[in-house]
Order: sequence, then C-alpha cells, then structure tokens
Amino acid sequence: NGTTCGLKEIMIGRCYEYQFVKYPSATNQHNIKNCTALYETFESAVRYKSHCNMNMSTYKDYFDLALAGVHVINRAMFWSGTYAVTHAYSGSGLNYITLEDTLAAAMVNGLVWCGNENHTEGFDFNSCPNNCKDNRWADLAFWGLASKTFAQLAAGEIFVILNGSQLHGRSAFRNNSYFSDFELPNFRRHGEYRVTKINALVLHSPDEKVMERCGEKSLRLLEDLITNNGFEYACKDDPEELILIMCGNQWEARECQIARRVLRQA
Ligand code: N1C
Repeated sequence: NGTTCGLKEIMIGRCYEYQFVKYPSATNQHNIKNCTALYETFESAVRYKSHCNMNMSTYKDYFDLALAGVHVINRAMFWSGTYAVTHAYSGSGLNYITLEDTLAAAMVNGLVWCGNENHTEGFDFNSCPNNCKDNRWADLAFWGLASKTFAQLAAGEIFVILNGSQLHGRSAFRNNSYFSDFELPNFRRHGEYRVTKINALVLHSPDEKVMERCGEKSLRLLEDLITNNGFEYACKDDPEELILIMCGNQWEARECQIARRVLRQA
C-alpha cells in the first residue's frame, strides 16, 4: 500500500477545517489547538522511527494534546462490524460522536504513513509494513491508542452498534476486535465523567440471516461483562431509525418493502 503524499499539509489543513469550518461553535478561544504544534507532536513521534519498534505509547503526546479537555457526554458512539451505518447515523458528530469525529482521528483518518530510520526524510514514502510479525503493538500504535483514548473520554450513556448478521464464524461481539480489546476495558467506572450506561444496538442486514439477537450467544457474554463491571446495560434489536438508513441502500430487500409501505401510509 502506498503512503499518503502531502501528509503534513493534509493534516494541518484538516485541523484548521475541523476547528474553524466544521465545528466553529465548539472552538472558543480557550480551547483552540495550535495545528502546527499538533502536527509537530505527531511527526516527532513517528519520523525517523522504525515502524516495527512502535508501541501503544508512541503517540501518547499527540493524543494528550489533541484531546486535552475533551469529554464526550451521552453522545459517544462505538461500533464493531458496522462502520458504514454507524457513520451515516452519527451524522459527522451532529447526532453522535464517533472516534473519527474527534480532532485527533479526523486529522489522519484514511491516511497511510510510516516512519523510517534510514530515509533522509525520516518517512517511508513507498510502503508501510503494517504487519510486524514480532510486534503486534506496532501495528496498533496509532489506532489502538486512538480507540483506547476515545473510550476514556466517553461519559454518561454510550452507544455501540453491533452486527447480528456476521458470517464466517465471527460473532457480534468478538475477541481481538478494537471494541473488545481497547474500548470496553477502558470505559471509566469512577468519577464525574464515568460511563453510566451502555446501549447496544444490534443490526441485522436486510435479507440476511439473523445470527444473533440481544441476549444470545456473544451478546449474552457482552451483557455479563458489562453488568459485572457495574455499568447499566440495555440492548435493542434493529432500531427503526437504523433500519431506515440501511434500507436507503437496499431498497429492494424484503424488510425494506415493509418500511416503504409504512412510510407511504404515514
Ligand atoms: O475492530 P472493531 O470493528 O471492533 O473496531 C471498531 C471500534 C470502533 O468503536 C472505533 O472507535 O474501534 C474504533 N476503530 C475505528 O475508529 C476505525 N476506523 C477504521 C477501529 N477500527 C477502525 N477502522 C478499521 O476498521 C481498522 O482498520 C480496523 O481493522 C477495522 C475494524 O473494524 P471492525 O472489525 O468492524
């Protein structure tokens, strides 16, 4: 995979756009972040470093700076196996806030980069290993810490959208997912900004087999984990607003014909 040309310019540009175009009202004089300083903190974590030597603290200063003072109260949204619907539903932070709607992640979402200790520029512009065989943490250095940090900022009620139609032996809640490894274990249990309740929303793709519903199989496991950790838990299968979003792209599915009829009557 090729790396992103213009990484620096894109990151700094996105940072300005985030603060002054997309979310100007959330940006007051007290919490404006210096975009150049933010980029430099990111760069000094990775430049001239060998990719496979990185770990979960490599980007710590970057996240500390980018997310200083941020709390996401009653609007944090997590997902596993449901990227597209979740992001359509969250509405770029209008309805809910996903990791990609935070400044730290928005600046690099979709970009590919990696450091190189031998290159004159300190970056590898041709390729990234992205698969360090002796060090799983290197590949997780950025997004693993991003997920963990985002989970620690979530407060009050939080939401997670799961996929109850997973195939190939996957489950709705599965080990080794970012959600199970980096988010669930890092929800705050104490203090003013603790998580109080976890709402699971379980989706079944129109016209596909229902593999798991709330309270079944891996979702029962999830429920036990959550309640044993002292959080309230609620689970809902196929909330209507999410079905309508899915049907927007699958108008022909049987379930969607029903939605269409209901809409026409309304
Ligand atoms: O492994 P997952 O799901 O449980 O990860 C999802 C979880 C979300 O709640 C996010 O906060 O972890 C965070 N996250 C991302 O924001 C993200 N953007 C892009 C995790 N992974 C992310 N990706 C890519 O999707 C990444 O390459 C990873 O391997 C997949 C994980 O998707 P999943 O299995 O659906």
